Amino acid sequence: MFDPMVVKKDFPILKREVNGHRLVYLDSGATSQKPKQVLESEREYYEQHNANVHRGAHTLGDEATKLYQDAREKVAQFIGGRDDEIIFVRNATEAINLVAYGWGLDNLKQGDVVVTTVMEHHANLVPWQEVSRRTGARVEVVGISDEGLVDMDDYTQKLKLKPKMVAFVHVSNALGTVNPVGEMTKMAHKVGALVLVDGAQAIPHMKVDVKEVGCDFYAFSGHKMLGPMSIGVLWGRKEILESMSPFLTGGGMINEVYTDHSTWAEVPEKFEAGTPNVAGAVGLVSAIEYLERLGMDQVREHDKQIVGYAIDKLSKVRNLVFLGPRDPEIRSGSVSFEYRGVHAHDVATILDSEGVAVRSGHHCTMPLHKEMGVVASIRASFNVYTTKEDIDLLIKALAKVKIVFGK
Ligand code: C6P
Repeated sequence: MFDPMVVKKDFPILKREVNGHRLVYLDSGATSQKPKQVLESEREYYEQHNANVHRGAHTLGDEATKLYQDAREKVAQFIGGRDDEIIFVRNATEAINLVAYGWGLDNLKQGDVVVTTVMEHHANLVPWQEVSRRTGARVEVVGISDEGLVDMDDYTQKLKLKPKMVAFVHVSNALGTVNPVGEMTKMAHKVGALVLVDGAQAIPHMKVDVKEVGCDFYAFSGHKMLGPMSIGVLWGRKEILESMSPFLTGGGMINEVYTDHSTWAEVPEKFEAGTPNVAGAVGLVSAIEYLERLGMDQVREHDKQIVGYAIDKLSKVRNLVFLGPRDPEIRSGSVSFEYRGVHAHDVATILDSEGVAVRSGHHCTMPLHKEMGVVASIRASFNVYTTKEDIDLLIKALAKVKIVFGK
């Protein structure tokens, strides 16, 4: 197992002080911090290779094009896909919108059903609502159990509606729940649905093989997996991608353009209109290499240890109510809780005064919070640089809430 204390040293920002305290960054679910290797690779790209990706135009153009293509291959190898199935986008949100609009507008019609779950991030709910509104389809939402797992009985019932698309999250950003995505995919395929998995919170913490999951689309962001912001990935099955309309149109994604119509480039270029984020793709490669050096099995092992330690320690703090499952085997990346009698934003403000960064609010999961009857929660979220000492400092900072509010 790697030592997170050693890993921490690679992250320049973690040497910072905030409000007179060492920064304890427990908001990695919102965005992870970046190791110096990622920062250096982006800098090196801009200092040595920066050009637009026009193969054959000039040397720098060729180098940038090659780096961009190499990045596609690296991502493909990391998730078990093919490089011509990797579409670079800005983030998971854009990846899901690409499918919702690119596939949904052509394939959904009046009366069709899209199934999703109440634990979805808004990114995997709102695009389906919008496309359904335009096509006459409807979104059916699967509920959760008291423990914060997908209600599989409800899922089975909703699949009887013969949905055309089933879209669900791999790891919930608010509950930490790791969903049985392989099993859920098989069940959805049996009724003829396509399956999109939102992997934004899974990919930073565990080995993901899209072929093993068996889904048709897998979406994630680079910035939560130690990579730069504004680079994300949609993986899709080649034959489905080929049948889809482009989501964005313009330069870079065409084959031929006439004044009255145009034809499209091959997949994946068909879905990458405009100048791409080459530096972001280069940084993403560096992030993947960093994770691979640690070993994804070890990354998940560390994740389970930190989640388990956090749950154990936080259970001893009075007035906390946990959200989501307590078993680290089916939980990843974060621990969310309510502080009875104190608003989540007040708790977060007090923690910040002690140098501890957490997220408070509904974490872009309003329907989930409504379903649970929780107005706002506090979320501590982790990555490979999170140490047990960080959790101890969170616990120590929580003691200040008791002093301020007397609760
Ligand atoms: N969740 C969080 O603090 P983007 O913003 O496109 O990179 O990722 C969207 C997204 C999609 N699905 C899940 C499960 C997510 O957690 C997120 C982003 C962040 O929880 C920011 S709201």
